[in-house]
Amino acid sequence: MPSSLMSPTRLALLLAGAALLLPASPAVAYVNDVVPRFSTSEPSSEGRQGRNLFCNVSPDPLSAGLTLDQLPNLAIQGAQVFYSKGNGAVLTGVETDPVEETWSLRQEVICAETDAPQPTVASSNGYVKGVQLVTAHSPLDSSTSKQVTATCPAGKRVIAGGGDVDGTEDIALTSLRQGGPGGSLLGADPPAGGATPTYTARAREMDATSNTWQVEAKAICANLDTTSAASDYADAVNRVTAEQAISSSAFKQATASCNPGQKVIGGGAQVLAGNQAADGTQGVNQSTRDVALTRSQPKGDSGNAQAWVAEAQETDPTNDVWGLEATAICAALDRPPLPEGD
Ligand SMILES: [Ca+2]
Ligand SMILES: [Ca+2]
Ligand SMILES: [Ca+2]
Ligand SMILES: [Ca+2]
Repeated sequence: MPSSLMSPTRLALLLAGAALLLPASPAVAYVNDVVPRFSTSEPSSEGRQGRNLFCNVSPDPLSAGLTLDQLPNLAIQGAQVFYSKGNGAVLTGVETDPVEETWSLRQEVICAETDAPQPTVASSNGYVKGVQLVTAHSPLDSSTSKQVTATCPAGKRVIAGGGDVDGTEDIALTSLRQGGPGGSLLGADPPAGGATPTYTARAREMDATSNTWQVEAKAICANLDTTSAASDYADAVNRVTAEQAISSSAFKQATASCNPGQKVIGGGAQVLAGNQAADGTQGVNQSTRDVALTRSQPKGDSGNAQAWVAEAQETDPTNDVWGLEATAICAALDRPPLPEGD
């Protein structure tokens, strides 16, 4: 029936009925104040070293990063965001074969406020908007160690990032970090202020191989520095975690996918413990040393990603059992600021 033939009362009743079927509007919760935090651990020769790094002023982690000293047989086992017992990141490195030297972790977590009020255009400086995924690849060869840097377009900076190794079982990730090549991977390299426009992934042959391989870096970039009237703000953040069950398969992949309509603005991954401590808890400190992360990154090549994907593998064959967890931090990326004057 054409609406022109419908009485105003009938139309109002139909609209009221339709409104009851609509889901409640999500609370306004924009993303603001992206703040990276860094810390470096005391050197040790423990075979497995794990640290937590907490967010503080900006309370919610978007991305977890970790750089290990450049020694053979050190690999990343966990670079995962968490939201319990304080928000932050768990960052873990492991000796895939015994290492005599002491070594340390440079830990990184990129934090943000994820329940900020809707900005006006004039107050939108600092809000996450214009989110965009950038990918970079290293050469495909058999170098022992290599790194690659993904660079955001002019005017955008990194809010999260990750990496992937494309190669055989002898390769593992050794650094996932914001910042460019050059400078020390440990210590003084962190930027003095906010997020950088670059994200770097590094990988290494754990055992020497003549196979060719490649490392990839992905940066999730956003406009954090200017005001904008565009309707491309991040809002309605939620988190999705996917887990691969404990077993001794040589390779595992876990993919955490955002709900329909949402896109990835962050994430992380970690190898899960395979055996239990005496008190029955299943802490990561009981995990095998023969497993390393080979992938923790947004899934996709350009535009925006809808999932965070993790991969891990046994660097040497082992009967130890282990699991794998990926977390995606998701948001709507189509929200407007309030127009001027409101
Ligand atoms: Ca050692
Ligand atoms: Ca080689
Ligand atoms: Ca080995
Ligand atoms: Ca196995």
